[in-house]
Amino acid sequence: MKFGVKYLWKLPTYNPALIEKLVLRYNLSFPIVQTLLNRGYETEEACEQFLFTSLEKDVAHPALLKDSLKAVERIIQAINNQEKILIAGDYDVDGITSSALMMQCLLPLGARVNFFLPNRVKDGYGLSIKTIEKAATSKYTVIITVDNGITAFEPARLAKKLGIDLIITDHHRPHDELPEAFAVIDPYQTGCAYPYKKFAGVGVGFKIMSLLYERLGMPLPDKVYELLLLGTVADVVPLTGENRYWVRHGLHKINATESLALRVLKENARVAKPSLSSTDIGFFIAPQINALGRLEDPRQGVAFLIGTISDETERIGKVLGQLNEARKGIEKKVLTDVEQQITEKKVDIETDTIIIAASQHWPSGVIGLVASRLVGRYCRPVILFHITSDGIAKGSCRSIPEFNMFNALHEVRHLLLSFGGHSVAAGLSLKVEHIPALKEHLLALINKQVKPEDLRHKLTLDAHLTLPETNTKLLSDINLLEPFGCENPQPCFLLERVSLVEKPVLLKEAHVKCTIFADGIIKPVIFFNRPELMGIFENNIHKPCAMAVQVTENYWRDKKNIEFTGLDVCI
Ligand SMILES: [Mn+2]
Repeated sequence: MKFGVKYLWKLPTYNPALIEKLVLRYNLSFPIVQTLLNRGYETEEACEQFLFTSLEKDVAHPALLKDSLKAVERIIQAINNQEKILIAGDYDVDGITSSALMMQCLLPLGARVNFFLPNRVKDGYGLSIKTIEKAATSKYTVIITVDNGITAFEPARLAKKLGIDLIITDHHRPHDELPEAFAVIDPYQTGCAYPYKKFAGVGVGFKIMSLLYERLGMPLPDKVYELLLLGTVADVVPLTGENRYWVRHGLHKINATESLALRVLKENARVAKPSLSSTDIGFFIAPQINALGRLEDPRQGVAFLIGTISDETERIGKVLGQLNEARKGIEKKVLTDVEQQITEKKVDIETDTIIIAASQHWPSGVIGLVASRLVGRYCRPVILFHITSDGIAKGSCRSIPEFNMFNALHEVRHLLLSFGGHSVAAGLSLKVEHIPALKEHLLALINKQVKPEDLRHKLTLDAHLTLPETNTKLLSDINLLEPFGCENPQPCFLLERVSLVEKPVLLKEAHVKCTIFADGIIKPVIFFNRPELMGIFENNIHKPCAMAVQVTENYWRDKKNIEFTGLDVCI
């Protein structure tokens, strides 16, 4: 442990004998082997399993998913009988890509298929009674949910009553009971034999379509790998195991042949790099698709993603770019509002181990994003509510890894109208007057389960690094650990005894750029959004310090440079 300016540093452990053995075995740089060991890949087999993904090792057969064969047989029957099939998706990137994937797979088979995505404000999350009623009136006989449905108890009952076969495909945690549907495919349900669980909604839909195409003896349309990639990265599911395989595969495909949609989104975000990484998708591409569902109707997103008409794709693409800019502005406004409440002590961060705030003016589409930012800033669970005109509070929660929000909401379910999600991100609704009771109950749970150090920002350092080791070989070895994301972050290295050679520079009043020196080498480091470091550096010039950094490639006028992105300093 080391105390950095912002984080508590968890230092890497060091096993020279084992590192040396693996360095020789794989011809990898020292820091990269140390990273692998620190992440639990401690044997040759484990390293190999992680570094070299393969279809045989990483991908299991879709028939292992409980109910998948039953669902696929029913879909084939519907196609053969020309029954109407409705895909019921969701308004985020996972829900949009899942719906697009289903359309992309079912249309070429001659299915009479259409899709419905709820409007976040008008319809709310998930399959509703209204959707089932409308589907029945329009003579749909099969409904397939994607990325939702595992808690659609009432709609499932109604579908059954109206003679509609409901096939639920979802990746959210089931409650104690399952909805009474024709088929339920969710790797987390009890009795599901599928070895890998951590798919996004689009991953579950993809497996069902793989099984369908296998039954029909046909190869899947190429486009599905792009959709699977986008949904998986955007939904922030772990990029390990089978997800890691498909994200690698998808990146390879999109970087070999760029689709119309991705070209437009890249232009919007001014991404100048020749190929996209998972991080680029998470930061620059997915937020544009998400902006649609946050602020407007998500339905255009499906047409955009699978579109083949250049003018139309460009038109929607422009809208996406503009909406995303608008989203950034609104997000900033909500964040400022909450910060104001904190300054005015309406939310007391000295005493409260959870931040709960509500307003009629905050759009439900952006409160989840702001909640994430607040967790990043204050390191404790956060719930933000949008209050509707009829006195209902609709909330988004984000939590720290040490506090399982889904379980907590389950414990206070007597206060709630609805809830669902995962341990670190969940949604809920309740009557406004119940917010104080909710807060009291959650505070009691948090104070019981969470230790004071859980409320401190932590940074796990993967390996020691020296400036002479920071070369192109290291960079190419780092790439072997790609794609980065949830549960496989970009490596964070420990630089020891480096000193600043000159005064740091503050860029755009937020980012700190400095030049460091050690072992006869000079390198630039940039700390994003850490203006408070200016004073600390200015008072400690020439004094050796430790830095936690990531190694990045920087493209400037078509030239590639190796740089450091600083995460924290310890003086
Ligand atoms: Mn999802």
